[in-house]
Amino acid sequence: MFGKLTEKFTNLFADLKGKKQLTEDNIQKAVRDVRLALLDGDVSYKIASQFVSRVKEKALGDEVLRSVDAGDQFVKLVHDELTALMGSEEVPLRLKAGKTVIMICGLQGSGKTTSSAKLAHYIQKNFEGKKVVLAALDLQRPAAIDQLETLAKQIDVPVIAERGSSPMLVAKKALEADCDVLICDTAGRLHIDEELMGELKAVKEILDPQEVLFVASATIGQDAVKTAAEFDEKIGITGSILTMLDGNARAGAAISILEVTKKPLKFEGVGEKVDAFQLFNPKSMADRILGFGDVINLVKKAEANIEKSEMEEMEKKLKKGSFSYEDYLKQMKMLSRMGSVKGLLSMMPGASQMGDLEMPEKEMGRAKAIILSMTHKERQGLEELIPSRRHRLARGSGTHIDDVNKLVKTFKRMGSAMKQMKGMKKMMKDPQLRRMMNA
Ligand SMILES: Nc1nc2c(ncn2[C@@H]2O[C@H](COP(=O)(O)OP(=O)(O)OP(=O)(O)O)[C@@H](O)[C@H]2O)c(=O)[nH]1
Ligand SMILES: [Mg+2]
Repeated sequence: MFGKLTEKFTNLFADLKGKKQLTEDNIQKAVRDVRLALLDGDVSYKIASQFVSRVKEKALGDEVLRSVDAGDQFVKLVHDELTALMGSEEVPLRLKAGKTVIMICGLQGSGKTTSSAKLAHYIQKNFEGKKVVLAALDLQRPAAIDQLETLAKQIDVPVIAERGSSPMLVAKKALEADCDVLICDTAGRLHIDEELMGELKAVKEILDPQEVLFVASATIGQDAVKTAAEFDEKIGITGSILTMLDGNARAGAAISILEVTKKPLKFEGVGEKVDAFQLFNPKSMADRILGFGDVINLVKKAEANIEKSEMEEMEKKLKKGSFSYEDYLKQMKMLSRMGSVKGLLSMMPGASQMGDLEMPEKEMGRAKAIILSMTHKERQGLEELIPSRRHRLARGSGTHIDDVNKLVKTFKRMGSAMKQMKGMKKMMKDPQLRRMMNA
């Protein structure tokens, strides 16, 4: 997920492995490496420096247990500091007894409209019986209302909208809606655009919302943090939502947004689908940044969605080493039930070391078509996919030979990823890892 940053941390921790004690000498390089890794993840110089001085102080201080492996302790210190910087605990959403009004704001294209719908869906799932209504206060972009309506339809939530009106008028109308929670999507804007910021302020005054959530895209790192601070100063925010964590994310925003705005990071968006959304969990984010893989989230999700028998059957196959294209097809279907494949794979422990395992929706569709074009023997892996066969598969599935080659390559990598998944249960029992995760 965080690519290079995670890789740097992984290498750094490997370097420390086996060191018995933390000394001024051996942590010198480690501390420097942490600072560089943070800067590389687009964390500001100031925050990175404060971070490493706290780690260093603790590493050399009395809190360190002399009997425990020094490398492990250093990892734990970095993990703890990261977790603390991001807020330590999840911040659950609280709904008022009467009507809760939530206003969503942020830069253009940061994911506001998608997050509005995701949040509506989250409330449907987690607050049974609460009626949610969405309001389209983005009248800047002609297609904005359609986009919100399309998303709302998927989750069966009504939308208050009025073409050709003003955000203020729609806000007033939306307040009259019969519901428990009103979520208002607004137009994207730049903080330097005084007029639009003024309008947003006016909308906020009308809505008098309990929550003003700033939506930040994780792809822009530190810039997202600066903008959050500016929105907070001008409009006043109560928290933020970090989006695009499934893509080419930088850790900068996650790590510093709380420190800079003093407002908690409440939710995270991990894909384009409406259910690719969850409470922001500082501990699990620290895991992901450091490359432990988001074991906790993955396990929770997997448990909820995979029927046990399917899992056992798959495990048996893996043990026998007979994972076939047929199984791969099944696996893809399971994974799409569990949410985005990209999101899931990036959560696996060590995924950062396995290279690019991402598989966007479209590509998955092509992969399924190719497997469906295979003969029975090919699907079972009983026949080598030689070039002439690959060309036939491309023709048969209406795809390109490159797609077939890519599928074969991914299939092989998938095999090793699945082995990791199998090892997960064992890992959860690993006392050292548990200590790190529970501490
Ligand atoms: N991969 C990924 N894509 C996302 C996520 N959130 C939003 N998107 C996509 O990002 C694009 C922009 O999202 P929108 O929700 O339209 O963003 P917006 O802030 O409302 O944009 P404007 O209204 O134009 O300012 C869309 O294609 C979304 O599907 C996310 O968490 N992950
Ligand atoms: Mg929008």
